[in-house]
Amino acid sequence: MNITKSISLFQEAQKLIPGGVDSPVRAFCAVGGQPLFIERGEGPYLFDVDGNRYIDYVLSWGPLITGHAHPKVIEAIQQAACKGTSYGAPSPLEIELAKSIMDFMPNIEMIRFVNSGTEATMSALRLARAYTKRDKIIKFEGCYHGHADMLLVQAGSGVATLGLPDSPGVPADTVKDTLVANYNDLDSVKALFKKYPDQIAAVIVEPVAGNMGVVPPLPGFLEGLRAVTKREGTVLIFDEVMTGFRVHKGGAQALYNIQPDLTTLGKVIGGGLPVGAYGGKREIMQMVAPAGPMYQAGTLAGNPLAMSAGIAALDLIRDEKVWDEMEARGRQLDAGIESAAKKAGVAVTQTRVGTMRTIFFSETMPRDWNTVKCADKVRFGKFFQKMLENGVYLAPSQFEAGFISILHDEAVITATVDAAERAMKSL
Ligand code: KE4
Repeated sequence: MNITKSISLFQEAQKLIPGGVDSPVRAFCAVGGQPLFIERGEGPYLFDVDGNRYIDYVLSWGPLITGHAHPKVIEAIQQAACKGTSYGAPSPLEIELAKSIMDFMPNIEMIRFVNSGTEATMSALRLARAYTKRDKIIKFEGCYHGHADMLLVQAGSGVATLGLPDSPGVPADTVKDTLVANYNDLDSVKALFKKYPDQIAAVIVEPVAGNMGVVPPLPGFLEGLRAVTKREGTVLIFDEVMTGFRVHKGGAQALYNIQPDLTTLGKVIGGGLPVGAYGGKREIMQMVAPAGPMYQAGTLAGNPLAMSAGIAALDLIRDEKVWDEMEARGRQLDAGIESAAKKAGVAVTQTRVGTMRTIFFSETMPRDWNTVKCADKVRFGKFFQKMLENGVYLAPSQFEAGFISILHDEAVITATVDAAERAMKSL
């Protein structure tokens, strides 16, 4: 595979940008080799600067459920751009996207748009603290909620991928109120409530963990979180930045029929442009300035380009038939990977919820960080590189989720399975 242009671009980029990338997990640190520089995306495909084509299962880490450069999304952005790129004032488009999101997630009564998932979770936690007048928060080991200081504690995604002991530059005082529980372990949550009665403002959880690889909630886990937070007067925040419009048309809250107090969103709702959002119970959201005293702001929040892209993207995934088709494609890929691994005698455990999935090189069904961290990362790296050679672009880390789009049709999945059979054999 000729990647000479990517090699020279990476050398140049590393002189200008730390690690040559604008987000650490893109750097291929966990899988070896070097990042490919991308020329363009089209439907389910990425094309690198050397002209190599890949079936893309990263899809910008989740946002592109409509695939790359979907004509309807591009048209919406073009039309919006002709009217200007940012007004710094309200526009009807923010109302339209808010209503569209609420159609999918009726539990969200009010919403505020921001520019990233990090801003969404950071703001939701400030709001929970303002609403409860409490300081402590609970997160789960292996879950990642963006890079706000208070959340860079035993985080997943790039922090886990790079094996970082959290991050320097985060003052101990900033994380003294961040408590960490074990995912899928209600007792570890109850123990923290027992230790810190009436002090916990929020529990923030990835309702399906995606940042330690995809780890589904065990039966009763989310229900238990809802019960204990209700009893304790603590705000339950579903961080659906990744799971929203991915694990189910209505997100994890629809799939598991649980109503969190607040939901954070990102990725899909921007159609590939920078958008995040937080929303939920009107009584809580009314505390957000200027309606209430809790301050949060953003120059480009709700900008017309991003709103237009999000509106167009959500319109394309409104029809149930689209979800039935993606479920069928997911099953096709499950079966294909399973048979490829069996034929090659390679131990893998697959997890999938809706359109997000992970192939763990392990025989243990993942349930928390302790189980996933034992997966064979070296073998994952070899598989990743072989799949790349075979024209399939997976997430470059065992601790990440893979995604499909509405354009990953039967033929694309068949080609992926064929590539996996060859890759598994080479392991
Ligand atoms: P952003 O600030 O990256 O838009 O969103 C942060 C975030 C919040 N919550 C969840 C559940 C998330 O998965 C994320 C971001 N996800 C990672 C991928 N695991 C983004 C990829 C990256 O960091 O480059």
